[in-house]
Amino acid sequence: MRTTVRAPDAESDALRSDLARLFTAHDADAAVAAAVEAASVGRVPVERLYCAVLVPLLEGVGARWHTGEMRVWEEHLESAAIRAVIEAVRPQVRAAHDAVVAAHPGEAARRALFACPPEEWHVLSLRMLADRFKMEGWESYYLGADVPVSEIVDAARSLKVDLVVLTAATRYERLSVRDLVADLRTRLAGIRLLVGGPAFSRDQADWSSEELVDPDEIPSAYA
Ligand code: B12
Repeated sequence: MRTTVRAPDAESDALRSDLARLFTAHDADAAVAAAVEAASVGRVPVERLYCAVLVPLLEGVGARWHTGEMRVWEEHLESAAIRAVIEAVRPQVRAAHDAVVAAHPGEAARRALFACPPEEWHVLSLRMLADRFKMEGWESYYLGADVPVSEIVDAARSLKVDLVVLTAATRYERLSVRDLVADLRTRLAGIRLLVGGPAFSRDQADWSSEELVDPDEIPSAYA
C-alpha cells in the first residue's frame, strides 16, 4: 500500500492560488487551461493535481456555499470547470496506468467498479478516486451518478470486479447506502465493498473499518 500525502508543495500551492483567483473572477476557461497545462507538462502530476489542488478547492467551495459567501451558480461554474479538468487529464491517467502495468508483465491487475448509488449526484470525488486506482494499475470502471442497484450488480458480475466502490454525500444517503451494502453483500458474494464520501466525514458509527478506508491510501492493483 502506498500513501499519498496531501502535504503542500510549491507548484501545487501556486496552481491552487491561481485557480482560486480565476474562479473568483469567474474565468472558468482560463482555470481549466492552467490546470490542464500544469498536468500535461508534469509540473503538477495528476495525483497531486487531484489531492493538493482540486480536492481543497472543492472543499473551499463547500465551505463558502455553506456560509452563503458563494452563490449556487458560482458553485456550479466551479464544479463544472473542475469536471472539465478531470476529463482533460485522461491521457496522463492512461499513461501512468500503462507504466504500472508494464512493470508487472504477466500479472493480472485487480479490477474495481465505481458507482454513485441511486439519487447520489456527487461524482467528482468518485471520478478522482477511480483515476487514482487506475494510476496504481487497477482496471477501473467508472459508472458515474445515480446508478440503479440492478445495474451496479450486473456491471460488477459482467466485469468480474474484485471491488465495488460507492460514495455517499449526505447523512440520508449514508443511511440508505447501509441497506444497499447489505443487499450487495448477498448479491455480490466474494466481492469487496468500499464506501466513503462526505457523509462519513463526521460520523462513521455502525460501519466497519473494512468498508471505510483512508482515501489517501490506494491499495496496489497487484495483491
Ligand atoms: C459540488 C457539490 C455539489 C454538486 C455536485 C456536482 C458533481 N458533479 O459532483 C451538486 C450541485 C449536484 C450538489 C448537490 C447537492 N449537495 Co452538494 N456539494 C458539493 C460540494 C461543494 C463539493 C463536493 C465535492 O466534489 N467535494 C470534493 C470531494 C473531493 O470531496 P468529497 O466528496 O468529500 O470526497 C473526499 C472524501 O470524502 C473521499 N471520498 C469520496 N468518496 C469516497 C469513496 C470511498 C470508498 C473512499 C474511500 C473515499 C471517498 O475522497 C475525497 C478526497 O478526500 C460539497 C462540499 C464538500 N465539502 O465536499 C457539497 C456537499 C457534499 N453537498 C451537500 C448537500 C447537502 C447537497 C444537496 C442535498 C443540496 C440540495 N439541497 O440540493 C444536493 C444533493 C444532490 C444529490 N442527491 O446527490 C452537503 C452534504 C452535507 C451532509 N454531509 O449531509 C455538502 C457537504 C455541502 C455542505 N457543506 O453542506 N452538491
